[in-house]
Parts: sequence; C-alpha cells; structure tokens
Amino acid sequence: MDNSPLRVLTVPTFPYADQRPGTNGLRRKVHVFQSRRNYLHNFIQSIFSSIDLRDRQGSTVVVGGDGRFFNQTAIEVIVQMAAANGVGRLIVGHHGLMSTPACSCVIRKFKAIGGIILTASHNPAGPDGDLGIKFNTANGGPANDTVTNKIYQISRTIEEFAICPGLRLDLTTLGKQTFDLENKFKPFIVEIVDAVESYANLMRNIFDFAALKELLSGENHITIRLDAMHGVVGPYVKRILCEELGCPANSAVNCVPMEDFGGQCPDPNLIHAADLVDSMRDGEPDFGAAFDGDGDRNMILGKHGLFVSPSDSVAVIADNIFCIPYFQHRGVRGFARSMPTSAALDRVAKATKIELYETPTGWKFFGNLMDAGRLSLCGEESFGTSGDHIREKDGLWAALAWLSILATRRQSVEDILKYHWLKYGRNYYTRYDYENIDIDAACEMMEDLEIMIADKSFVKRRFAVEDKIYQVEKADNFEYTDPVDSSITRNQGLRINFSDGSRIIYRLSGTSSGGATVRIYLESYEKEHVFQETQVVLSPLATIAIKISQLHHRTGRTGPSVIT
Ligand code: VG1
Ligand code: CO
Repeated sequence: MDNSPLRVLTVPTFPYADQRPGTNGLRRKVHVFQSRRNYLHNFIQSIFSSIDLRDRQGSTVVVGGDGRFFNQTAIEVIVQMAAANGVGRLIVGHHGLMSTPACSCVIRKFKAIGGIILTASHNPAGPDGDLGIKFNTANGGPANDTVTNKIYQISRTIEEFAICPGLRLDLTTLGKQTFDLENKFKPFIVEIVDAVESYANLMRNIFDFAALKELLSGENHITIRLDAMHGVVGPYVKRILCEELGCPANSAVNCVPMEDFGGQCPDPNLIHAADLVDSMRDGEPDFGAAFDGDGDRNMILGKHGLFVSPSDSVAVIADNIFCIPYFQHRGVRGFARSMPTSAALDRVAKATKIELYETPTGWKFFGNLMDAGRLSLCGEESFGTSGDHIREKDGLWAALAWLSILATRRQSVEDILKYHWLKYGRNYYTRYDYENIDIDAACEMMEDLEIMIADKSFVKRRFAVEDKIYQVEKADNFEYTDPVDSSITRNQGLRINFSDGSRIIYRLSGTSSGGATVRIYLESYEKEHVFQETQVVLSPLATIAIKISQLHHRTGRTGPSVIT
C-alpha cells in the first residue's frame, strides 16, 4: 500500500451565473450537475470559501444526504474538497445517509461549524430528477441570507477550487479513517457515524418513551401506520418506533431508502402520499404519518385517513405542549409560524399569553429566535413542524409529539382536533400550487398584483362572490424585521387581508428546479361553523384570487397542479 501523503490540487474553473441558493439550498436537475463541468465543485468551493479560513482550519463539518441518485458521487467530491480546504474532521452518515433533522442534531452534538446535506427534499429523484445541496451553519440550522448571499457572490467569480483527488473513503464501515495530506502536519479525519443512534438518543430525552411504548404496544395499544416514502427516514422509523417502542413491523411501510424513492415524489401530502391515505381509509390504524425524502416534513392523519392540516397540527401541539416532557422541563418561550401558515397558532398563543412570531417562508428564520431563547415551537403550512431541540423541522419528532398527546389524552385524533376547533374556532386553510409556469408570466403577474394592491383605493375595496362579500382591510408585500439582529428581509409574499380575518397570499416558490411555481394561500376563520368542507368554505376566496391575478388567463391553465 502506498503510504505517501495525498496530493492537494488547485484546479482552474470558470463561474456559473445561476448558483443562487433558493428557500433552502441549491436545487437543480441531476443532469445539470452531470453535464456542466465542475458545477458541483464550484458550489462546494463557494461554500468553503464563504467560511473564514481561521474558522475553517482544523474545524469539524458534517456531511450526509437523503440517499437519492448522485448522492454518493457528490459526497466523494465533497470529502476530497473538504480535506483540501483545511477542514480537520468530517462527520459522515453511514452509507452517506443522514436525514435533515439528524444532520442538525449531529452538527450540534459534534460542535461542527456546519453541515452539507445532499437533498432536494420532496422533489423527485433519479437520473431525470433533482439534486440539492443544503448548507447548515454551526447552530444546526439552514444558513441565513447573509451566508447564502456570500456563497452566491463567490460562485459568480470563482476561478479555482481545491481538491484531494486521491482520497478514497469507505462509507460502509463505521468508525474513524485518517488520511495524511502533503504539507499538512495533522491528518485529515473522517468519522462514519450512526446518525440514527444520535437522533434516537435525542428523542429519548424529549419524549416519555415508556408512555409511548404503553400506547403503541401495551395492553390497550393503538394501531399506527407510518410511511417513509422510501426516503432517508425509514431506518429512523424502524429503529425508534418498531425496535424501541414495540410497533409491529407492518406499521412502518416504504422504509428502505431508495435512489429514486421508488419512482414517486416523496412529498407527504394527500396527493403524493395517497397510498397511505387509501390504506387508512378502510383500515384499522388509529394514527398515520408520512415523511418527505429528507425526513424534515410530516403529514399527520387520524383514523380512516382524517387529515390534520399542518397549520392546525402546530396549533394543536402548542395547545397540548405539556404532554411533552421536554417542554415540561424547559418551559415555553414563544411560538412562531411562517407568514403564509394559518393563524390557528396565533389563537393558542393569545390564549396562553405566549409570544407569537410571524416569519418569512423557510426554516432559517426560526433559528435566530431559538438561539436567542425566544422560541420553543414553530411550524410551516408546508408540512413542517418542530421544536428548539434542533434548528430544523423534524418529521418524526412531529409524529412523536402527536403520539405523546394521544398517550396523555387517550382520545382519538378526530376528537382532539374537533375539541380544538370548538375551543378556538377554525382557520380553514388551503394552498393552490401552479407548477412549471413560464417565469416571465409569473413575475409579471406578481408585479402587476403588487402595483394593484399598493394603490390607495385597493383598501376598502369590496369583492362579492355568490352571497359572500369580502372587504379589503390591508394589503402589502410582506417584509420581516428580525427581532434579534434587526436584519430586514423584503419581498416575502403579497398578502391581502379582509375585514373578516380571511386572507389571500401570493408567493413564488424558491425550491423548484426549473420554471416558476406560483403558490396561492387561502384562509378564512369561522368561530362557530367549524365542521364544514374546507374547499367549499374557501371557494369564493379562490375565485377572487384567480380573478384579480388573472392567473388562468396569463398562463393558459385551468386550475392548480396541486391543492393541499
Ligand atoms: C417550500 C416551502 C417552505 C419550506 C421549503 C423547504 O419553499 O413552502 O415552507 O421551508 O420548501 O422545505 P418554497 O419556496 O418552494 O415555497 V424542505 O422540506 O425542502 O427543506
Ligand atoms: Co424536506
């Protein structure tokens, strides 16, 4: 065996203009990474270069991914580049796998300066699918805009990258591997870790596993069905729910991570997780949950597939927060939701006199509040829920939070949800997505809408649909001032608030890998009539939203691609 130190090379490259990270990382079609020379290398070098050399030298960085096609190839490159860029130690998931919440947990556990997660989340995978690169910082959360802007600026002028092409890593063996590099005194260390165990440990300290075990496998146990959608979270579900809490093996489905997620979109909603919904509709299970490709999203279902909307889910967890031992011990400092998420959480915050923060879309905005000790529980309408145990949304944590509520209250999901609506009233909520829209048409629509709602005469305007009349109370382009560091984030969605508490919000997605996705968020509050059909209640608002934006006319579409 050749024991001579590995060579570090500096390779010339030329920049790409389109490496601006979106809502959460850079997402592109796999073939973009395959066909554009050094496309991956450029972005990875830009990440490393964005970190001050003094912080980078000898530091620890975490690397993992959701197991999708091209992940392994990308991880090999990242490891070779980390070594060449002065990183001292890498913590890598076994077989290169690590869910996004586990990565957040591992960054914090090993005091790393950050982590690189190879995932395009719920986007489809495989040779024709997407690849994504998320970058998280030392607190375990997604990099903030200052950091991602810096990465983007570097990527626009990059001229070279550093790499150790001879470095060969064995991803299959747990434990330490060391590599000697030329001109380096200290060896470069890679530790292959069992991220499932680190994450399971964290969960044991948050929830009452004895109570959960009783609920799931005791004498009067309930039946559950969890769908990992062939994403990275399967082994976590198996280890925690089946091995530790005693659920029978058949209560966890699609738990083997696959490169193409079995050809499906690993997106936990009523459309893409239809198999779970169908199997629950006529089946036994009292509780169901599905997770996305990288394990940070969740969908919660009750018996017969009763859907708990994510906005309601976080509100119910907030109202029952002391069913979770972690919060009994630590207390509750604040609640937060992204702006388009329904105001159901606000009602709980008001009743419990706990501070409520409204942030832009994307998890990165919650991290600052948590680090400052001002936030304990938060959620997004896009199936994201979590606490301040890490700095990411956490799919499995959300399922365990709900199971903790069931264990304490010994009621069905349906009864808990109905009780909540009767207590607080109901925020009916839906989101329309128009995918793959021409980018120019989408931007033009947003510009025209902004001009329209900025006009003074727009406030007080009335819209009548059937027998309903909505009067505009306020309309703006959402802007966020971070209460911790006073940084301002502009242009976060157009919102129209009506006098009865209803809202229409328009936003362009920041996670699609091609074309534009227009999102329309619709919400109406009812104090008393809490058992109506969501789509029926919101249909007049949808009519107004489509009419004033002329969305169908502008795009030639006749309806949304997905309704959630
Ligand atoms: C979407 C969601 C947002 C979420 C983001 C990342 O962003 O709306 O709430 O935080 O995806 O989720 P956008 O810009 O497309 O609306 V994940 O599971 O990809 O980390
Ligand atoms: Co995700």
